[in-house]
Amino acid sequence: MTEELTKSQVAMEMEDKYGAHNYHPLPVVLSKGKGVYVWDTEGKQYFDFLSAYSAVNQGHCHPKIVSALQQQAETLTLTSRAFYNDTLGEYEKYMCEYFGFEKVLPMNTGAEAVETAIKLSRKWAYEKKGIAENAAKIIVCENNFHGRTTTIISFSNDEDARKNFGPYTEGFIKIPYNDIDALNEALKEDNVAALLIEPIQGEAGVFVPDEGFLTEASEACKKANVLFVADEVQTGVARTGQLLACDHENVKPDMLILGKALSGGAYPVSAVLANNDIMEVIKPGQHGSTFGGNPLAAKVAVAALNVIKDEKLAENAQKLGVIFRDRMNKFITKNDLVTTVRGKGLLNAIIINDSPDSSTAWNICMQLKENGLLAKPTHGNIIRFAPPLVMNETQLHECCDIIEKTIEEYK
Ligand code: IF1
Repeated sequence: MTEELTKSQVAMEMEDKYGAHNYHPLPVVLSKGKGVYVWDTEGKQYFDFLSAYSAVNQGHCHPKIVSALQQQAETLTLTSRAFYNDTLGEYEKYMCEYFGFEKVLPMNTGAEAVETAIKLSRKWAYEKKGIAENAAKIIVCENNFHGRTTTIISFSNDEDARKNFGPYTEGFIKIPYNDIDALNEALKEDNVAALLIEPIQGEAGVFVPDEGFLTEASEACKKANVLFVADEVQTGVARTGQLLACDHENVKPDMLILGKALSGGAYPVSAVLANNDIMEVIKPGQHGSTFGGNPLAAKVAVAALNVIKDEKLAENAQKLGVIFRDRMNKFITKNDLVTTVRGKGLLNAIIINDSPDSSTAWNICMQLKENGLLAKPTHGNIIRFAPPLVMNETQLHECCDIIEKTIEEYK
């Protein structure tokens, strides 16, 4: 008699049979989310310590975001940009005032916004800086993650993300991250249009650059008449303890890329913000997208950003991040399985004392799951910890108890 399959097993088998195998998820099947918690199909509750890669900063199914989605969904979801509608202008004004730019170009996914920023940088270089057409170069950093389109993976050095997707897009100069000398050297090259950079490298393993690096980099770009383009898709919207990671150094990028928590995880919303001298290079018919800036996205994003401000989530991330790293730093003095904890606000990672190709980080995450906390390794031996920013101090200490217990018991 074959054993009755659980709902989770049925769900995993269906994905395996009918879905492309482009992910290797932790074996947990989620069916409900609320605030800092998610539940699997068997009703087990977990702390979500990944927040859908920092898209659910406002917590799962935030009532104000869900109600904005519901109301607009019953009113007008999509007009395309062939016509005006009564939500886009308000949304664009709200975004420009909220982040301090003169213009916004609304898109849907983070990668689309990064591609938009690349196109804007190149067009600005040809039409404003006077670089010869098709000669523009964009400086990027090693171990970057900016999305998965063919152009974006063309300048990735992650073989999994890049291999066998050629031919690749040209026009990128790679430098080591957090290396101002390398940047200054690259800025001496001809035809440089922009520097595209993550203020903290998330996927690479939460690499926080040296204090002052962003300031030096933006000043070097300004001197060289090169655009400083900040990809804050993962670090933005309060995740690192300020509204933007660039705000820790009061660095104002020439171009700001947002995504993920711009919608609180309720709907794909992304955007590129810049001032008129850059944004005016785009004329009607030169860029767009069917869903870009649709009424549903507009209303959801306004609600999601209101929650960030009303609930002071950047301040909370800053406060809880200090508590988290203090606890972890104390813990790792007594445990040699974890060598380092690093991050800003509630974007943190621990480094496991084992080789990057060991399965130790994965096995620890499997044990964390058993103990009621969901997290996933980034590369090899690094586990990223990024809970929703609505977490309170008591819940954070409960999570630290789970993490410490799991690592202590790990054999
Ligand atoms: C996956 C990583 C995180 C991003 C930054 C642009 C994008 C991302 C800094 C593109 C997206 C996501 C993509 C998702 C997993 C996740 C991820 F592991 F891939 F690298 F968060 F670190 N800029 N990151 O982090 O935004 O097009 O996805 O909306 O592809 O597996 P997107």
